[in-house]
Amino acid sequence: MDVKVDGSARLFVAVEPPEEIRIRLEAVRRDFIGGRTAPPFNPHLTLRFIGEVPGEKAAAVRKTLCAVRAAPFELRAHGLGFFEKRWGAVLWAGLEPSAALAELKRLVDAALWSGAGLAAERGGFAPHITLARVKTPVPLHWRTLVQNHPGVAAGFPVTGFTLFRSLLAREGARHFVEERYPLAGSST
Ligand code: 3AM
Repeated sequence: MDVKVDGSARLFVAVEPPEEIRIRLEAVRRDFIGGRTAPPFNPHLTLRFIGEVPGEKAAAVRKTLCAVRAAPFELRAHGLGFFEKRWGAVLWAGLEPSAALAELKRLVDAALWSGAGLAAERGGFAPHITLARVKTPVPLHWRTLVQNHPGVAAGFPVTGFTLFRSLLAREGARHFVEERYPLAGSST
């Protein structure tokens, strides 16, 4: 239904936090945006935004990501903050620095280059889990709340990563799982 006739797709690679952390993230998000109708929440930690690629390239991406070999590791959510953008603002939950996460991103980038000819984007990697987006400047209550909110201070295991397809819609992008890739030694 949402797959384009020519097979092209807008793709990104991300880590999905486990259910328990997703629930906590959802609660924090509600503290900021209230109970008003919000776009579906799909908390994820983007490792690599790929963008729109034609069908053959999407197939190469799917295949080459199978070659990524890394062991499961622990991450810890820590802190809240926002990015100020030209079009509005993004509220995020941060992660404690992790060499294993940086290495997983490096391996994903390397696989996408060697197996699909996709060069890594320039610029640094700022690991975060987006909680909400607004199309206005940072709301004043966000500034106050960010200072005082405990956020999600919890560790969680990373046992795999996911290739997502993103479908742009008026109410916000919708994400669909294309494929999940377990890390070596994990059973997911
Ligand atoms: O949800 P997060 O913040 O992890 O911001 C987009 C989103 O990040 C980012 O990719 C994730 C899935 O859409 N993204 C979208 N367009 C992008 C672009 N042109 C982009 N990242 C880099 N360049």
